[in-house]
Amino acid sequence: MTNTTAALVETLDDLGVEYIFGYPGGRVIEVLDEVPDSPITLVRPRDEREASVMAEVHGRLTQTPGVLAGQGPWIGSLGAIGQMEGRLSSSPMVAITEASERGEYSTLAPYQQSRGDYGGLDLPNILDSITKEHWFPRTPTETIRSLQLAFKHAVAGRPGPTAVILDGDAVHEEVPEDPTPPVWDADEQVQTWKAAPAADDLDDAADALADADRPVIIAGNGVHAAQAYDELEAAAEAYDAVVVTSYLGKSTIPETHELAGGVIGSFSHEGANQLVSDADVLCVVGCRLNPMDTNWQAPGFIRPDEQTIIHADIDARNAGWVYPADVGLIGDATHALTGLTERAGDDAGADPDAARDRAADARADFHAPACESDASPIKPQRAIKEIEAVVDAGTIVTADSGNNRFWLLNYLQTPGVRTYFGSGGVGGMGWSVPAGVSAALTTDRDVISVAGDGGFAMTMNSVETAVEYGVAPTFVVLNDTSLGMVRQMQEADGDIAGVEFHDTDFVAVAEAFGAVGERVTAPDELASALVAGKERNDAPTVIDVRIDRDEEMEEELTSSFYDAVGGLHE
Ligand SMILES: Cc1ncc(C[n+]2csc(CCOP(=O)(O)OP(=O)(O)O)c2C)c(N)n1
Ligand SMILES: [Mg+2]
Repeated sequence: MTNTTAALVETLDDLGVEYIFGYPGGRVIEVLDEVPDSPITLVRPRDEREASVMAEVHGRLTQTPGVLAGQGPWIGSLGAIGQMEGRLSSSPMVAITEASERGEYSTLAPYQQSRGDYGGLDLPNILDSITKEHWFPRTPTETIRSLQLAFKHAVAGRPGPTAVILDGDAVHEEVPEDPTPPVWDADEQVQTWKAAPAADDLDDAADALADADRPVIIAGNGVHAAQAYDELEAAAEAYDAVVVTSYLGKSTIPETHELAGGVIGSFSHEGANQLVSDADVLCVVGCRLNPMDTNWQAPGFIRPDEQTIIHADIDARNAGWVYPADVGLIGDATHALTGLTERAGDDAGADPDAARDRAADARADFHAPACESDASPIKPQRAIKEIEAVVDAGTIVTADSGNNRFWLLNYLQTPGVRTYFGSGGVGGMGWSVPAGVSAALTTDRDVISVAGDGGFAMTMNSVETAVEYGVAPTFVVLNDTSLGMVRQMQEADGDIAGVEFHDTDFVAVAEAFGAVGERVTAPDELASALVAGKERNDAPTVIDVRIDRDEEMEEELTSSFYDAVGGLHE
C-alpha cells in the first residue's frame, strides 16, 4: 500500500516530469514532502504568480504540461495569472492544488477553506473559469486517476491548463492495490492522438493556393504549439507564399527567411499588413485572429468577400470564427501544412520571384532611422537593434506587455524559429522575468528577458530564483520610469493618474539578489553590457537601459489600417 501523496509524485515521475514550479501551503506540503525522495526538482520562486508563469512557459516550450503546485487560495489568485495566459496562449499545464479543508472544522467559520461550502471560498468555481478542465477527487483512487486525466486534457486538442484540487482524506489515506474500476498505467491513460484535416478540405485548400497569384500564410501560435516550423517553411516554398505572423506567432519562421514578411497587427509592420490586404488567398494557420491581429477588423484589411480564406485550426470552433472562411482545415498545424505541401504540384502557386520581392520589401520595416540613433538616453528602436545583435538562432527572447513589446515586435528581426515568446494570450505585465527564468531552466539556450520598468518591478523577485537555481539569463529593463504605454495615451501630462514611477535603482536590486547589475545610458554601453551578459554563465545580469521616454510608440508604430478604425482600443 502506498499513501496518496507518494503515489502522486510517483505518477509525476512516471510521466517524465522534471520540474514542479510551486510554493508550499496546505495539503501541498504533504506532496512536497515526497519530492526529495524522487528525481523531480522543485523550483520555488518567491510567489505563486511567478511559479504559475514558469509552469506555463515550461509547457509552452516543451509541449508537455508544466506543473504548478501550491495552496488553493493562492493558486486561485496569484497563480491565476500563469493559468490565464496558458488558457489563452494554449500552453499545456497542470496545477496541483488543494481546498485547504480542515476535516470537521471545514463547515465551522472556516479558515482558508476553499471547497465552495458556506463561509469559505469557491476554488472549484475560480478554476472552472480559468482552466480547460478541473477535478476535485474525493478518494485516493480518484486522485491518481484525476492527475492522469489532467495530464491528458492539458495536451488533448487545443492545449491549455488543467487542475486537480486535493481534498482531505484523499490526500493522507492509502491507495488501494487493485481498485475497480482500475487505474491504468499513467503513460497509457495520458495518451492522445492528433487530428488531421479531411482530405477533401485539403484538396480544396490546395487548389485555391495553387491558383493564387498573391498567396499569404498568416502563421500564429498554433505553429509554435505544434512545432510545425519545417512544415510551415515547406508549405510556403511549395506555393511561393509569403509568410507573415501574428504577435504570438513571431518566430514561427526565421524573420530573415526570403519568404518572411514580418508581423501583422495594429502596432506592427505596415508592410506585413499591406501584404495581407493585397493577398488574393489567405491561409491562416493556428491563429484565432484576435482584434490586435486584425487591426480591429478594419474594413480594408481582411476582406472575406474578395479574398479566399483558408483557416487551419486545431479546434473546429475557431476556424472561420472571426471571418467567414472558404475552407476549414481542422487538425494539428503539422498535418494541415504537410497535407497542403503534399498536394502542391511543381507549378503550384505564385510567381516565385515576385513573392520573394514582395517579402523583401515588407522586411524593410524591421528598420527605421531611429534604429541607427546614437542618442542618449537611448532610443528604444536602437536598444532593440542592440538586442538583435546578440540574438542568434540559439537564443530565446521573452517579451513583456507595454511599449517594450511593440518595439521588440517591430525591430527584433529574429534569425531562427522559437527565438521570441511573449505574453500575448492575456498579455499580463510581469510575465517576461519569470518566463525568462523558466526558459533558461527548461532549455539550454541563451535567454534574454525584456520588460518595461513597470513589468520588471512586478516580478523582479524571479532574478533571485535564477540565482538560486543556477541559471544566468540577461534581464533587459527598458526603463522610462513610467507605465509608458499608458502615459503616452495622455493628451497632456497628468491626464491619467498613476502612470509615473519614481526612479528605482534596479542595479542595487540586482546586486541584492546576487545578480550583476549595470545601468546604461548610451547605445555602445548597452552593446557591451549585452555581450557581457551573454558570456556570463555564473550569474544573471540585469541591464537597466535608460530609454528616451518621449519616443511615442503609437505615433511611430500604429498601422494605417488601425488608424482607419480610430485607434486606441487597447
Ligand atoms: C498585470 C497587468 N496590469 C496592467 C496591465 C495594463 N497595462 C498594459 S501595458 C501597461 C504599461 C506597462 O508599463 P511598463 O511595464 O513600464 O512598460 P512600457 O510601456 O513603459 O514599455 C499597463 C499598465 C497589464 N497588461 N498587466
Ligand atoms: Mg515603462
